[in-house]
Amino acid sequence: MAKTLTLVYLRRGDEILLGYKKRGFGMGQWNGLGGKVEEGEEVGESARREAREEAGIEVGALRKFAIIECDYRNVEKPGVLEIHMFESSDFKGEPVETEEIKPQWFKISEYPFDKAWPDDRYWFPFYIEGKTFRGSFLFDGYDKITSYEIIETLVD
Ligand code: 8OG
Repeated sequence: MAKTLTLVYLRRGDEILLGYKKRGFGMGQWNGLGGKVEEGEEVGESARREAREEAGIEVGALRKFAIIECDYRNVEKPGVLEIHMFESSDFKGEPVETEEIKPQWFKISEYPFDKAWPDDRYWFPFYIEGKTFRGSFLFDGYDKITSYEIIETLVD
């Protein structure tokens, strides 16, 4: 069974909030806020909890725009992660740096693809075009994608 995770992208006009991961999985890369969904936790609630824990932000309404599956092969612990992706412009507070994350607003046109998970450059254009979609990415190690598919569809 795939593990369920979240990512939430906060928006402020033509800017997007990313967090620089200071430790753990994905360390040294920029990503949305998020993490593992805990047992018994609703996915949206989990995304809000992660935004609070990682950057001290209270998030209100969320819009889910995608679910992606990342299948990691040739790594120490192979397996599939199912990541539910949300955006929100409804939040309170300024992001603060925590032990795990250094938050920063980026212009949409300056998304740091070269310092982010490699799938981002494939799915981000779909998001920017306002599409909702499902994606699947087959990894060889954590840095290389050997195949992928993105299908525009409703997600919930
Ligand atoms: O709890 P933790 O910070 O370890 O959760 C990992 C976060 O990183 C979670 O928000 C989901 C996200 N993430 C992965 N793998 C990938 C990936 O391949 N691409 C992207 N864009 N995000 C990922 O765990």
